[in-house]
Amino acid sequence: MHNAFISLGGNLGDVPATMAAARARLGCIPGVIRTSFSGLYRTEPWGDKSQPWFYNAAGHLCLEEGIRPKDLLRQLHAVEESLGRIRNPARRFGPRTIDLDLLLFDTCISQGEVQLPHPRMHLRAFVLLPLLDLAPGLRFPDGRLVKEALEQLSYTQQGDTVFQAD
Ligand code: PH2
Ligand code: MG
Ligand code: MG
Repeated sequence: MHNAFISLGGNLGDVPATMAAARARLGCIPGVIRTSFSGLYRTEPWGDKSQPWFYNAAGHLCLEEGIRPKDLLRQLHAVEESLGRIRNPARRFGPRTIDLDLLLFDTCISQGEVQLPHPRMHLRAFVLLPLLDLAPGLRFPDGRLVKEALEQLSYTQQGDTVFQAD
């Protein structure tokens, strides 16, 4: 069995409804044995400030042997597209209905087109906080604790609301 962790984000349309649909579709991906998800956070836009606040969450997917990171990534992109995601290459960190990012896949490190761990995850409180709700003792492939990466960041949390300047 494989363990994959993903980040869910969005800031266009009815995001809680889109996230609920994403959770259901993720559970139906071939080879997914079971899923669990964090609650939703409200998060300050990071990287491109002039856009609506985001909702963010994290997910844990248990996968059958034989599923590779690139298979999962392709399926994540298919779920995004099925939920109305339109990519705008001119605005890389801009608004989106749903963003499903692969963060960690067992202890894999980068493999060709799939960058693992996600290259910016350690910089983002909106990724690390929900992830740690799911798996408080989680480590990066190099053995470093995810919670130590969060401790390096400057952010403010008020309940489910997260402020983080770039
Ligand atoms: N995603 C981005 C860029 N900025 N900011 C927040 N708060 N949440 C996101 O999910 C997010 C972002 C690009 O993937
Ligand atoms: Mg992203
Ligand atoms: Mg993405």
